Parts: sequence; structure tokens; C-alpha cells
Amino acid sequence: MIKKIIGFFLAMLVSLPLASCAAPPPTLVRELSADGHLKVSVEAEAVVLEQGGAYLVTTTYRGKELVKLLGVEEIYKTELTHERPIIGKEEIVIEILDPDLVVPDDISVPNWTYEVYGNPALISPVYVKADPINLVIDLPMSLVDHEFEDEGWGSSPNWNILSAKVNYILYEGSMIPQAKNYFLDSDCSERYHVRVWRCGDVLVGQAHIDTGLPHSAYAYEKAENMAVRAFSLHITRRNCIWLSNKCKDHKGYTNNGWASYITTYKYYL
Ligand SMILES: [Ca+2]
Repeated sequence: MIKKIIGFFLAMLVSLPLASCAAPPPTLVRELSADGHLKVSVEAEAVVLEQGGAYLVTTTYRGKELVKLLGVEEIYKTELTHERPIIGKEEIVIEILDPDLVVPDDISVPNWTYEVYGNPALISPVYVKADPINLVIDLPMSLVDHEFEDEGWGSSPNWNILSAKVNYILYEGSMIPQAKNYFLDSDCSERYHVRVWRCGDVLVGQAHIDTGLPHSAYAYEKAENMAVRAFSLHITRRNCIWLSNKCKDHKGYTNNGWASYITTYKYYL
């Protein structure tokens, strides 16, 4: 009996340090921001396949942090363009929407747009934070079409996924694809680009100047002002809705965090 009791205590002593070693090793330190974004260091690479005057651009993000966070070595997206894209490889930090985020449903206007990346091993796509929302438009889409067209902007309906210009917003717990694209040629072969989403009773927009592929939107404030100018017959308020999305684009221009508001014709007052 005494031997059994001594054996029991010896077994306990041996098992204690083993039990403490069984704790899972530390994984990626998740730097989760207040709005549910994770910062991830990646290597970004764009590869181009040219065919018949069109360019198929595959942008891939790779890195150890993606392995730890998502269980895959890379995520990627494919885009089709008719403009010769800029290609290359660079180390960057991206922000992705936390896949485990419990999405709040009390936000009336979203404040960021997202690009979608995929990998066959993933159940869900990865949403990478793209650009700040900077327009809130309280008008029917048909009237937005009309006013942009009157000012010389071109438009296109929603694109299929290979055509690539589809970005998303997070609204009431779902990722919503954009409804329309509007374009206006700028100087130096650049163009103004406004993406628009339906968002409950209003539309929201993201205006920027586009330098081509891979993703290179910049000058959000300048493009926001240019978009508002297309609505000169309407009541507009520049930079009046705080969306907490102040940031700098890759050329160093600041987005001030305030969206402009566009609503009914002036003569309705
Ligand atoms: Ca603004």
C-alpha cells in the first residue's frame, strides 16, 4: 500500500512539468484594430499574361504570417485590363478583415472598401482593406447615372469577377459588391474613378484617381471634389460626415476622414 501511495506521488511530480509543457505554443500576435482589421506583412507580386491586347494580371500575397493566420502560403486575385499594368515584387503591410470577427450590425454607413483575395484551400475569401468611403449619396442610382453622364463621365455596370473592378463594403453583416463604376479621364493618362454601392436607403461612393494596375488608387480628396462637382444642380455638403477613415495613400496624399454628402435638386427647397 505504502509503495502504491509513493508511486502515486512520484507520478504526480513527474506529470506536473509535463502538463505545463503541453500548453500550445504562441502563434501570430494578432494586432486587431478597433474595427476588426488585422495587419499582415506580406510579399506582393504581380504577374502579367498578355493576350490579344488584353492583360491578365494575377496579384499574389505571400508570407509566414498568412500561414499562421489563415493556414495558406498565399492568397491571390486575378484581374483583366486593357492597359499595360505596372508589375513587380515588394514587401508591404496589408490589412485584412478578421475572419473571426463578430460583425456589428449597428453601423449605418460603412467606412472602408475591400478587395477580395482567394485560395482554393480556404472556405471563405479574404477581404483586404482597400480605400476609404468618401461619398454618401441620397439619390436614386438612375439620377446618379444621369448626372455623371451629363458631366462626361463614362460608366459601367457591375463587373464579373475576372474583370476585377469589383470591390466590396461591409454592410449589416454582409459583404456587398459594388453596383456601378464611373470613369473620367484625367491628365497624364490617369483617370478619376468612382465606385458606388447600394447601402440601405442611400448610396455610398469611393472616389480616387487611378494610375492602373496593380491597385494604385490615390488622391481621394481631389477625386471626391471632382465627383461632387458633377452634382452642381444638387444640394451638396463637402466633408460633412465623419467616417473615421483618415489615412494616407501610397503617394502621401491624405484622406481627411470626412465624406461629402449629395442629395436632392436645389430647387426642391
Ligand atoms: Ca473627404
